Amino acid sequence: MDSEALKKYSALHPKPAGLTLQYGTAGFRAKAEKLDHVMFRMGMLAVLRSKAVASTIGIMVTASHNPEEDNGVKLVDPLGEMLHPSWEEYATQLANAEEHELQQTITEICQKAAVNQHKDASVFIGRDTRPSSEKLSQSAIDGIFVLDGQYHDYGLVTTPQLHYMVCCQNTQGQYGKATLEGYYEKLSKAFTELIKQSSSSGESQKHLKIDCANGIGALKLSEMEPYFPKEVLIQLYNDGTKEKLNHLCGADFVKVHQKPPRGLDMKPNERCCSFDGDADRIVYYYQDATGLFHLIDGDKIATLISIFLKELLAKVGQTLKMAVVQTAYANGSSTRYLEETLKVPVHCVKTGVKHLHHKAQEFDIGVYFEANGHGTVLFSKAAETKIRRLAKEEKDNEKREAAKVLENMIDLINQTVGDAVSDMLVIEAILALKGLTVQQWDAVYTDLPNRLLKIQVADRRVIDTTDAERRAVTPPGLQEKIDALVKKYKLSRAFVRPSGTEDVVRIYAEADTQENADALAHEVSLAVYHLAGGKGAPPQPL
Ligand code: NG1
Ligand code: ZN
Repeated sequence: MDSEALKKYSALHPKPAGLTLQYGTAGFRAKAEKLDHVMFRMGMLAVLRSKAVASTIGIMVTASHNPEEDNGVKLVDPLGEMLHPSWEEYATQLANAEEHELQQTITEICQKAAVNQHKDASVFIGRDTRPSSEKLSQSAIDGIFVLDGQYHDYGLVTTPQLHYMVCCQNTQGQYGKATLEGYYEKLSKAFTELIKQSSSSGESQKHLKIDCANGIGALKLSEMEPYFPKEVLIQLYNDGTKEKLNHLCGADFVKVHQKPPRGLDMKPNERCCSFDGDADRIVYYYQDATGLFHLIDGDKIATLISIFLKELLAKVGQTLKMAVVQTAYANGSSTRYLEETLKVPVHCVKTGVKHLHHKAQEFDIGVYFEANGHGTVLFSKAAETKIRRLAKEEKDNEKREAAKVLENMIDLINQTVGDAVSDMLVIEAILALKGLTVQQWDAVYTDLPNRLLKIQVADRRVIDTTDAERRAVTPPGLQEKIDALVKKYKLSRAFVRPSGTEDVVRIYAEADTQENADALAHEVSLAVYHLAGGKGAPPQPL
């Protein structure tokens, strides 16, 4: 390490005095103007991580569904997974070190993580469409440069595309080509193969309206359109040419507010979907003839995919072990349907993609989705090998055809991370193959009415949770209070947890009616306000 160069460059990316940030479930997130030093340092950390694991590491500059003024950064590990937890701690240390401690901190990380500084390093970097992203990614590149790392700048990409590139690179092309063309070709080929076998559906079923949250999804879908078979009729809305990123639109807005995004003209019974700002989440929805809005969230997506995969496995005659992984935010009706009707085991883990991904790796086929629409399907190596062999060698026609469908599903799904583009194509293929309308999909089960709220407290760390965040251990008395409130309503459930991406406590409640879900959520938020040091005026009823 050239300490003069380090001094010179870090002076160009000074840390604002007194600022401390933490590498949370989605990396670092803050107002963009606070992040220059973090980016520079994450460039350096990516180099160290690359040297430690002798693989290419990714850096994605995005704050996903957060407001346009925010930004963020996360590191991507060799197989496209989230950064290893032990390194999250190093990320936090490096981001918060004072200028004069930088060199020492780097040396300490190298010692603790057994980094051989003489090894080569390679980093892939990508960014979303935020106005601040280009400059911030340049700061990360400065960090890569100062520690002598090699880098490839993919420029504007979706978060899942960057994860995909990293995985392709580190598996020597086994997962695909580490280029955008490679990504488009792989997905569109699998999709085309899949829908060839669909005989169903009238013209109207082929249309899909997509709200791109005024983000990167619009750009990348336009790029991908020439690769799509001509049967695909998509219309893009909120493409970022007129309005602000994520403003009154996008998957998070639609999920949280349970209403359509601005800027999408929705006719009755039309199938629509929303991406989030970096295109790693997707939710579907439609408005019925009476004007009622129907949200089809990540739980219903997981259910549709599970139904489809289970049928295929039965056809292929395979007993591969399939499971669904959810978080506490999963609607109670979805869990019940999956366990009791579909008879698929369901596991609940802590919020945060890394927890879901990790759990899903335990099965031959692990379907994981957050209710907010982030999710994917993981196939174990053994399952994949078996399916590919059956698709090629199985003598029984019906079994072989079913195995081919499974094989194309494997290629269409981005197994590195939730991917709105890939998930959308998976869903569109399943609907076409099964001849299902969006209404029929929605009717698989009825969601329990629910409400998600957030409140600010003096220090959200006073809330500690257990049992996959479904029960609060501290502050004293809070869980007892929640238990008593839940008892007042039918089919009810509620929990609270500190957010990992915002300075808030999140409150979730579901019950037999929307009024009851709203009332329960409000009462629980009052309990949090009183027992966990709420800021400002007490929360008002909805
Ligand atoms: P936090 O802020 O920790 O609730 C949110 C989402 C997570 C996950 C992360 C990362 C909800 C309730 N929470 O986390 O599921 O997606 O953002 O983006 O949707
Ligand atoms: Zn996102």
